[in-house]
Amino acid sequence: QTEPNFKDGRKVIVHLFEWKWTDIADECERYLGPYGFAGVQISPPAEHNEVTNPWRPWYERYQPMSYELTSRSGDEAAFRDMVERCRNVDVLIYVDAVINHMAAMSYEYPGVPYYSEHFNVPRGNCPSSSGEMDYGNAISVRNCNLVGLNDILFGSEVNCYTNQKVVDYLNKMIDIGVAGFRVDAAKHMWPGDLEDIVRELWNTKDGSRPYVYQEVIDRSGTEAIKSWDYVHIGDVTEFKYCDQIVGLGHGTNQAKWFENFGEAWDMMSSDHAFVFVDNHDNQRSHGGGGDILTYKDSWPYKKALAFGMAWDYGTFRIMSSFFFDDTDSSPPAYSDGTIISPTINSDGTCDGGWVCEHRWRQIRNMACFRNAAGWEPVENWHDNGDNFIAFSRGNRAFFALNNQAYTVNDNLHTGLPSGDYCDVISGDPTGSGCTGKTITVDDYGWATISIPNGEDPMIAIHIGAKA
Ligand code: ARE
Ligand code: CA
Repeated sequence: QTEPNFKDGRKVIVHLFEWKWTDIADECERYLGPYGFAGVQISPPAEHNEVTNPWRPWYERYQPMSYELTSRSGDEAAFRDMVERCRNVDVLIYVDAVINHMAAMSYEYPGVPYYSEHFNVPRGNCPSSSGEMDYGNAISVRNCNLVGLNDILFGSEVNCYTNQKVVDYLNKMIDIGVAGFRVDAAKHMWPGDLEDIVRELWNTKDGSRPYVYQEVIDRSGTEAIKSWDYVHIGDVTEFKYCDQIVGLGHGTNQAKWFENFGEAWDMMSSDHAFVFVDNHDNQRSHGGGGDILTYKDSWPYKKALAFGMAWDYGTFRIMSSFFFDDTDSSPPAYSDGTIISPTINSDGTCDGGWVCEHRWRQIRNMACFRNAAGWEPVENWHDNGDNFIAFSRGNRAFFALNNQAYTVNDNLHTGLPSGDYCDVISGDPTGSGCTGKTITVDDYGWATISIPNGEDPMIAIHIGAKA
């Protein structure tokens, strides 16, 4: 199901990685709703293993013990309250669904229940005796244990018993009001099994099909599994996007080449692509890692995110992280393992160990820009043959980025109606003015702009932010 069914023109999902349900509910009401965010991807909500060595790493959430809605983020009552309160302010909840496997232990999960007959390895369905996964072999990828996690057998061999357990789990959450699912490790499930599961899902509370976006890492071209094996089921993560947008952030690839950023770069069609600059794995070298932009490179990171949200490609997700040095570290927590809530500073930024990229002015305002751009195509492309680019989204929004090592001054056709606009990179509209630069568009749609190099070498204006 490739339609996210966002409310009233909202466009951007934020991944509140490892946040507690009560904190997400508060964030929906005090921030995400008012600023026009479309949805939240939450961490896996099911009962999970508690890992103590290393101490309570974030990744314990990817080791399910049952489908009870009790996790480190909160219990079922808190989950229900969050879904309801976020929905009330038009912010939809998308659940990270870990359904390919269970935790790595004995093959007994009484809470479901699952027993050894429900798993591929004990049934002899994994071709390698060592249990090692061979990414060149589709059977191995689908039937062996991903990093030792017990791989569930679906389908007729188990009379669809496991399918039904997963369908019940997902439908329970749809009944509570969730809008869709990130399918974790979708690459490790047979597309036919996933299709059978998705077909059985109920409509959401809004009467639409749940939005499904599948985690399939297809970067190299040498592996057996391809993204397009899954596009008929729902959207698919496009990891090539993370790899390529680094070139824009760091300026290691000339900006002018981004004129056709998307399908022409061997990425999926925009309709099926689910995109992000970094995710919870690759920001910390998990999931194959790579040369990825994160909050740690804040200047290039903001450029990549701003361009990504201005550009008309894919469904867009923002990563919202906790600070980390160690790739396996716990989210901010007390000594008993309980997660510490973010505190909000008077300037709107976060504390308590949380980065809150979604609260950075440039990032939050570009989410509004994407809403304002609507379904308008990219028009008025301009580049200087090198590292300065500008384009509009129809007659609703206009964006310019300077990757030259000097100030660029230019007079450009913005496509916008005449008026004074607030540059949402350097400031915020105040209702009667702008705390940043004001850009004047003349009667013919032209504006004179000046963009120094350095931090935030961008201008972004749209019809929702007049000065
Ligand atoms: C942890 C420990 C392991 C231990 C295991 C079981 O780190 O050492 O064996 O527990 O006890 C996350 C972490 C894992 C963690 C796991 C369970 O990243 O480190 O294991 O949780 O706690 C492949 C998959 C892709 C997957 C990545 C991580 O294709 O689906 O590996 N990503 C998702 C999530 C992860 C999560 C899981 C799946 C598991 O986003 O957060 O793991 O639920 C190439 C291939 C990719 C491959 C990549 C890495 O790029 O193309 O397909 O990704 O290499 O191998
Ligand atoms: Ca599998």
